[in-house]
Amino acid sequence: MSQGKKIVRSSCRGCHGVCQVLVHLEGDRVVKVTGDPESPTSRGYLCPKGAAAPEVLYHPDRLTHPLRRAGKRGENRWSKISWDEALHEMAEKFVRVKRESGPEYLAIGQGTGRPYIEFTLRFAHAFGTPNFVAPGHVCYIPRVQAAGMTLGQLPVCDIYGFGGEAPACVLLWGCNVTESGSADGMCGGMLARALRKARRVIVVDPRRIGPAERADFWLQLRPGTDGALALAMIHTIITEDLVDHDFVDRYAFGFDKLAEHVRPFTPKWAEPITRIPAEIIRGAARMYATTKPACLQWGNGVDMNGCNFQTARALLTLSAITGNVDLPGGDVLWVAPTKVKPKSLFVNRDQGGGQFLSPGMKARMVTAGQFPLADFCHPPMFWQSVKSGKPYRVRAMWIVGSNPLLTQTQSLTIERALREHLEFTVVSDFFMTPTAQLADLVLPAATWLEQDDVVSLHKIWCVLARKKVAQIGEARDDRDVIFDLAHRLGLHEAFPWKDRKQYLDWLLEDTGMTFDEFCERGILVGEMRYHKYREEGFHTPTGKFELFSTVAEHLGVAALPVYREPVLSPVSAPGVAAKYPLILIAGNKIREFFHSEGRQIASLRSRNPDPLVEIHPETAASLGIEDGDWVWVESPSTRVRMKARLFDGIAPDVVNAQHAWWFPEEDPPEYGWKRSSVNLLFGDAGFDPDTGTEPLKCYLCRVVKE
Ligand SMILES: Nc1nc2c(c(=O)[nH]1)N[C@H]1C(S)=C(S)[C@@H](COP(=O)(O)OP(=O)(O)OC[C@H]3O[C@@H](n4cnc5c(=O)[nH]c(N)nc54)[C@H](O)[C@@H]3O)O[C@H]1N2
Ligand SMILES: Nc1nc2c(c(=O)[nH]1)N[C@H]1C(S)=C(S)[C@@H](COP(=O)(O)OP(=O)(O)OC[C@H]3O[C@@H](n4cnc5c(=O)[nH]c(N)nc54)[C@H](O)[C@@H]3O)O[C@H]1N2
Ligand code: SF4
Ligand SMILES: [Mo]
Repeated sequence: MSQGKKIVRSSCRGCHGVCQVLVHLEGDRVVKVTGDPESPTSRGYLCPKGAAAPEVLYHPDRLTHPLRRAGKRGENRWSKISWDEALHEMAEKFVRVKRESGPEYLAIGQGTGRPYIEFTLRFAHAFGTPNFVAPGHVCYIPRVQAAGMTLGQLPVCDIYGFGGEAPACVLLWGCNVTESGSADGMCGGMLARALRKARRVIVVDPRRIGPAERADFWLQLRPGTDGALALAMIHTIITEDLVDHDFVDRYAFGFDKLAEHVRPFTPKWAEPITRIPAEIIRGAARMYATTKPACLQWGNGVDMNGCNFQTARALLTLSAITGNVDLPGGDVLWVAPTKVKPKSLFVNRDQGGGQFLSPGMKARMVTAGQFPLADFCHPPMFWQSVKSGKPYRVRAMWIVGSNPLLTQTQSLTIERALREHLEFTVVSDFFMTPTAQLADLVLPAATWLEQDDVVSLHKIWCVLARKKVAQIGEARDDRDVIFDLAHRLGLHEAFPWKDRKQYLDWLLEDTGMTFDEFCERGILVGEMRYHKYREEGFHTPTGKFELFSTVAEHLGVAALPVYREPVLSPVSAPGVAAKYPLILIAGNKIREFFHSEGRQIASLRSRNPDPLVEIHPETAASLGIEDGDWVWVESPSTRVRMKARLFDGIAPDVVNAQHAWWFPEEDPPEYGWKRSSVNLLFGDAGFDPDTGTEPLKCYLCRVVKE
């Protein structure tokens, strides 16, 4: 038997993925993953999740065979079945639901951006169901939509220096990737490098994150008031005439209206809302407007409040009026490698008309008409509809790579819906989870070390190669499973390739490389061009950067950015705040875990064994709480048990509680998930009226010692 050592170049997918890595093999066994120092996307960076990939791969609790429920739901009795039986059963059930009730009676669920996403929505479209349940409304999609309407494409922070310039100023707004590892195609290691090189750094975060310690300005705003801060910065830049008139006059639409609109939003107006002194707001606005090029690196801090689309529009406005759009070192519109075919979520690229669902499909969605910008099913209302049967009750669901009991709100409603109301649920996962425990069929999914892939998801100008180096049990790539099922259902038009191997070759065919040759190369980079709007304009109805959004106006959404107070805050709900005086941030991303993942991985869990809540030392002292004490975090809905971690980088009336905790070492079917999952604290109101987002980063609670 050969025990030869070998190194295979690949790209990690322990999170959204961006880091290129070296996979070290001894014989067939993966023994180590290290960062690839030659990678242009990550330059050798590797976070603990990437390093733990072999531990995930070989973990004894991995699902290795399709399982069919043998007892009652949640009894944890399963029988192993073959893939053929599993797919046969799915095809049979899905066809029956479609025939008897209609395609919308099947819902497709997924989690965050993972390899499967290129086929989950495509499958839903092809099957004909608009009921697609995903976390996009709290994550990223509001920014994508705001950018799509405002300038046609999501801009990204130009940290790679293809244009010969690095950002001189980085505006880091509600984003913590230097600590968590990476998000949305931005590598934390690369961002840390850009922050070190930048002359100026401005951090907007209620917590003193790493980069805040060295920042020129750390704006410790009250959670959920980002929109007010951004409006006051726009006000300052316009009234002090720090505007890039050339850009605004020639390439922007609606500047006069904007100037008129922001007149009342003075720094003095914003001061009591945000708790940032007016003079500091002015100072930060001046620094941002006068240090060129500047880029905006933003994150979930912008998304998880009741005003996210509007706040995202205000931040894009800041970039435009200071002339930082699509210039080297600024906020750029990426150029993908032209020869690799783009992956499409749609059966036909034009089908969506720029939206995720066509208007006809949208109208049939079970949560249709609730929010003007909700392109997917609104998850909390979706689960309510399964429980209530109104306006109709979806009958079957396939959840691919998501753990909604932990990562969504309305957890108890979800539990009931899965246990009592759905007729047939399939869950695809690496491990058994509290959600999978309530399924009828559980399918074992392949991790990134078990996948061949042409990786082109996130918004950077390259595609990466990923090479399959292992096979655990009968685990399969989700996309192979979708392929197989789609073919059984006769959905050949949407899945015209024989199999995924043929699909990968098709993606690459214009490059002249086979998949294996591409793997040797590892990366293909697009040819970056800047200032594209000078020739092409922006892809908006006016062809300009729409400071005033004609699309938003058409949809009945405020066309110039507005600020809305969080629904449950000391300002909007003083009565509730009298009993629940602390502002709750329901978690930032944890370095060792990916949402609910990783709790069974010893090397990761040992670094963060318990669910933590950050609390200011003075507040803790006033409550008789010491570092490491167990406490209850309580909201008007319920309470969860967490361990106090004293942190003076958070305001005395703000706490930050880690999300998505369960305990794989405890007994199934619950694995203790009802004890410490912070999402149990959320009620069923307070949604953003445009996008339906839940206020995950600005709620109210109190903390008491256990
Ligand atoms: N309170 C609070 N709630 C939040 C957040 C927060 O910050 N605070 N963040 C929100 C955000 S931004 C998001 S995107 C969502 C994320 O929500 P989810 O995506 O549901 O989160 P995960 O816990 O990562 O669930 C993924 C499950 O899929 C499995 N899995 C991982 N990769 C694959 C794969 O490739 N295939 C398959 N079949 N299974 C896989 C994992 O083992 C895990 O059980 O959570 C949201 N919920
Ligand atoms: N290790 C690890 N990496 C991940 C993930 C993970 O679970 N673990 N999840 C991935 C996913 S799906 C996503 S979406 C990304 C998200 O990555 P990020 O965008 O970095 O998201 P968070 O860490 O949730 O929050 C970012 C920052 O927002 C701050 N914040 C909280 N409330 C507010 C507020 O009201 N305003 C402002 N301005 N800031 C606020 C928090 O203190 C935190 O520092 O990370 C991805 N990467
Ligand atoms: S940041 Fe993400 S892609 Fe990079 S090593 Fe960590 S898990 Fe892998
Ligand atoms: Mo996310």
